[in-house]
Amino acid sequence: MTDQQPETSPVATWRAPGRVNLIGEHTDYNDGFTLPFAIAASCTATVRPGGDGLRAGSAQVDGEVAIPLTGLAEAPAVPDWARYVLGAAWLLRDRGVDVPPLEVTVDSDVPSGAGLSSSAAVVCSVVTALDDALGLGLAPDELLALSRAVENDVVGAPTGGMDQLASLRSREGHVLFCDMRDLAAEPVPFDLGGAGLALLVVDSRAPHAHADGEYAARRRGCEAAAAALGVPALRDVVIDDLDAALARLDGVGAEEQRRYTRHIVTEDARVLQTVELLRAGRVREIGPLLTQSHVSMRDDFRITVPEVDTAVEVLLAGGALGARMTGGGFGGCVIGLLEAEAVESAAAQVEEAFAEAGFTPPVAFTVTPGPGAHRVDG
Ligand code: GAF
Repeated sequence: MTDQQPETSPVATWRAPGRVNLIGEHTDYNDGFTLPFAIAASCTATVRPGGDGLRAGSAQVDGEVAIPLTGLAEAPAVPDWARYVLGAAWLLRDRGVDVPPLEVTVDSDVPSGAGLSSSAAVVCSVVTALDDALGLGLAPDELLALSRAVENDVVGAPTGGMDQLASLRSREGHVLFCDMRDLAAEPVPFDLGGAGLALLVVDSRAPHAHADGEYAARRRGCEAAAAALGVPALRDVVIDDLDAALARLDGVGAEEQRRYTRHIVTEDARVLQTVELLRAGRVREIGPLLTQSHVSMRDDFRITVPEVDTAVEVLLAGGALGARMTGGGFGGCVIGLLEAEAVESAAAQVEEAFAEAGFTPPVAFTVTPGPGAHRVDG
């Protein structure tokens, strides 16, 4: 995408969603499998060429950020929210695209810090709106690469790419079966209503203490385990070889490398099993896999906190078919697969348990799979 001369069109507005990950956590940066879907909560970005320099505005933040029309290296210190909003324009300029002066404004209702990909919603709405407004005609893999680069290179968060893939490519009524090695994304039907089921999201509202550092530490630990095993990534350890791999790490890797390996290898296998069940229309049977995923995140990967463990326990005790934390962890949201008619009582039970434990009151809502990024007309 170098040396392109964009044709400037007046204004473009695009909407990109947040996501729930049904299963497959922290597998993305291990070249593994994930199964996210877009939710209704989303970010709308409007790109207006004109003015001088690059300007960012957000309906959720007071004040505008304005910087000269320069590359990343010359950019003055700007807050993270504006890096998410202006990062794609910076990167395009760095790559030789003649980005004109422009203003980008965003408005999002994806709760931030809840593990629902609020940042990917911002970035993907901006990238698709920029592509449209500047007439760049970027291919799907270029849109994805640019969105990932904003988070990894401009903001500096070492995330694995699932969130941007989900936000760009999700399809209504489907989960997105993502192979994060070759970035293939296949929509798989996910008909909750047809099965008489609902997916309840409980936002634990637990403070995200040390989430960034812990996330990066998990990534480093997984990469160290793969190196110790002599494979490119933990995805290359198949489930039938797990015991042998753990034995090889015994006495070599730190104890945590064995736990991380067990989580990633079993989680990849659970994603594949979940996909098989969904392809066969056996939605009700995925519950135990969701719960096993939670146990693995709690005991092996150790990324849960008391609030999310409590929500999972209460949902399961109340009859949920399965429940797990979703997203990067250290707080955030839990999902519960429930009989449709059990949603209200389940939410009330979690609220009661949180009050008894002295936790911040949770926020509960149901979700269904929505569309990925799309243009907003008018
Ligand atoms: C966060 C990251 F951004 C994703 O890349 C992924 O690793 C996820 O945590 C955990 O599955 O959302």
